[in-house]
Parts: sequence; structure tokens; C-alpha cells
Amino acid sequence: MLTRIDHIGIACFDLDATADLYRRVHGFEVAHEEVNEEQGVREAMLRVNGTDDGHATYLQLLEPVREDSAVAKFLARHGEGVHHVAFGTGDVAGASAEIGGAGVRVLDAAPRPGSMGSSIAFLHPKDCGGVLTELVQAAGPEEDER
Ligand code: CMX
Ligand code: CO
Repeated sequence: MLTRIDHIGIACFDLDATADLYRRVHGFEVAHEEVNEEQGVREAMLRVNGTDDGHATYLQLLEPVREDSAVAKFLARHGEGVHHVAFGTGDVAGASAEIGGAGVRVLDAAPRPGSMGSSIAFLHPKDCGGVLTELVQAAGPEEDER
């Protein structure tokens, strides 16, 4: 079951400049930054609010660190902007199996490491009305506060 919006992923060319824009225009601060080599991105998580299951909602700013990464390809084709929507679940493997069983292409055979110790899996945008969709099982609530 998908219970909440975990984050909106936003592709950008310059993470620091884009984080600064969100600080100045929206008032959001960077709560966490990391490089995910497997996904080929440097990312900043901007915490928007807490949710009733003890986790939180974020904007995830994504800057490619490799030319062959999904985000680099997206930027080359579409430019900067919304890249994906991520929903929270208590069981990413179970949710992937259930959604995959309904005929949607799950892009990760098994969940992979995501931001802040989470486990993630992606659904193909062509099977989700044009929206690249990520499923996220967050780490413990204390991990969200970093
Ligand atoms: N949102 C919506 N549509 C998208 C898309 C996106 N983010 N990325 C690609 N597409 C569409 C393209 O527009 C294209 O459509 P048309 O054929 O109608 O033009 C089609 O999908 C194929 O696009 P492509 O550029 O050839 O891209 P690929 O098929 O090589 O890859 C995808 C697309 C979704 C399979 C790949 O990006 C992927 O595996 N993504 C999952 C991993 C990821 O995005 N990681 C970065 C984020 C990490 C994180 O959140 O932590
Ligand atoms: Co994401």
C-alpha cells in the first residue's frame, strides 16, 4: 500500500544553485545531501513537512554525476524540471510485487538503496501515465531528521 508522498524528484544542472533558489524563493533548507553512485546523482533533500506516519515529505534535487545516468539523459532531452514522483510505503518489495503483478513494468528487480538509508524501486513512466514513479520504504523516523 502506498501511504503518502515521500518526495518529488527535480532534475537540475547545478545542485548548489538550485538549492539556493529553493532557499531564497520557497524558504526550504537542505536537510540532507549525498551522492548515490548507483543512480549516478548528487542529491539534496529539502524537508517540506512531517507526515502522520512519523516520516516526512521532501523535494529531492538531482544533479547528474555521470553522462550515462538517467538524470543526465533526462536533462539532455527535457531540460530542468520535475523528474519523478515518489510514494512512501511500509513494504517496498511487497508494493513492487503487487504493482508489477498488475502489469506495470517495475524497473528494479529488487529494491535498491535510496536517500537517507531508504529502499527504492522505480515504475516505468509509460505504464504510469507519463510519470516516472518511485516507491520508497523509508529508514527509521530518526533517519528523516538528519
Ligand atoms: N518522466 C517521464 N517520462 C520519461 C522520463 C521521466 N523522468 N524519463 C524518460 N521518459 C520517457 C521519455 O520521454 C521517452 O518517451 P518517448 O519515447 O515518448 O519520447 C521514454 O520515456 C524513453 O526515454 P529515454 O530518454 O529513451 O530513457 P530510457 O528509456 O533510457 O530511460 C527510464 C527511462 C525511466 C527507464 C530511466 O530513466 C530509469 O530507469 N529511471 C529510473 C532510475 C532513475 O531515474 N534514477 C534517478 C533518480 C534517483 C533517485 O530518485 O534516488
Ligand atoms: Co527519488
